[in-house]
Amino acid sequence: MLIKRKRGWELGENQATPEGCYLNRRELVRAMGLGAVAAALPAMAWADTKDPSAALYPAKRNDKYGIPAPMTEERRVNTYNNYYEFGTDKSIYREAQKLEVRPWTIKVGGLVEKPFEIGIDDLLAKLQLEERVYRHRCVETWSMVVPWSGFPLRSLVELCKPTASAKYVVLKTLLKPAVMPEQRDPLYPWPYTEGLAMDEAMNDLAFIATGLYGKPIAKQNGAPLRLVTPWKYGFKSVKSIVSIDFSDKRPATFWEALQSSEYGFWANVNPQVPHPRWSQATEKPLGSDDRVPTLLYNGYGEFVSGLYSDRKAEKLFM
Ligand SMILES: Nc1nc2c(c(=O)[nH]1)N[C@H]1C(S)=C(S)[C@@H](COP(=O)(O)O)O[C@H]1N2
Ligand SMILES: [Mo]
Repeated sequence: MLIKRKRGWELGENQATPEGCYLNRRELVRAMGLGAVAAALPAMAWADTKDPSAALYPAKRNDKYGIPAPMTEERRVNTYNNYYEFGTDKSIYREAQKLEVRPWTIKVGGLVEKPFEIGIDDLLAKLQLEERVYRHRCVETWSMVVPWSGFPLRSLVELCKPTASAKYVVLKTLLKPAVMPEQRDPLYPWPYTEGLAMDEAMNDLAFIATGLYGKPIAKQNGAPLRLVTPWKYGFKSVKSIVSIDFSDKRPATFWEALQSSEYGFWANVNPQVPHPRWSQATEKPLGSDDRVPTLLYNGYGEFVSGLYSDRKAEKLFM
C-alpha cells in the first residue's frame, strides 16, 4: 500500500500556519493539556539551571541595529517552533528536551589554515557576548521580535582562519536519529545544512545566538548555538550547530535540496516576491491577531542591501 503523506512544505499557507496562532491563551493552555498549571505558564523556565554558561547571561545590549518593538512574549517563542528534527509541527518543545547540549563540540574544517575542534564552553570563553533585539520572519509568514545573546558570526569566522579561497561558510545541525526522530525519515536531506557567502557571514548583522531572553538559549530554539540572519527568511537560521566548514562551492542547503522552486539559497525577505503558494506581503507577529506589512530585507536594508548590488542576476528573494 502506498500512502502519500502530505509534507509540511506542501501545505497551503493557512494549513501551514498552525492553530496555536488562532487560539486565545485559555484555549492554548487547554490544547497543551496544562490547565492546572496555567498560572505558572508565563514563568516557565526552559533554560537548564545546571547549564555551565548560565552566569554569562544577561549580556550587555547592543542597540546599533535598532530595538524593534513590540517584543514577543518569551513563552510563545519557547513553545512555537520550527525544528523538523523533532517533528514537523510547531509543538516540539517537549520532545526537544531530550537533546543533550553538554558536552558539545564544534568541528571546524574545509578551506581553513588548520582544521580543529572546540567545545562550546571554550568557545564562549573566547568571545565577548552581547544582546541584540532582532526581528525574525519565517517564510510561512509568522514573525517575532526577540532578544538574542551571542556574538557576531564574523568573530567566529576569524577564529576559524579560513583561507583566501573560501567563498562560503557551511553550517550543520547535529545528526543524531536516536534523539531526533524525524532524522529516521530518509525523505529529508539530513543533517540540516545552511550556508552564507563569505561577505554575508562577515556582515555585522550575521549573528550566532547562544542565549535568548537573557539566559542560555532553550533546546527547542537551537541550543547551544544557532545562526541568526534577520534579513533572511527564518529557515536560514540553522540550529544546534556541530560543524563549520569553508568551501569554494555553494552548499546544497536543506530546504533548497527539498524544493528548490520554493526555497532558495539567498532567501532574503521581500514582501513583493510571493512564495509560489502564498503572498509574502504581510506577516502575523506571534501572539497578535493582526497582520502587519512585511519589510524589504525584513527592515535591515540599510545594513545589508549593498551585499547584493553585484548579484542582481541571482534569485535573491526566494
Ligand atoms: N536544524 C534546524 N534548524 C532550523 C529549523 C529546523 O527545522 N531544523 N527550522 C528553521 C526555521 S523554518 C525557522 S522559522 C527557525 C525557527 O526558530 P525558532 O523555533 O527558534 O523560532 O529555525 C530554523 N532553523
Ligand atoms: Mo521558518
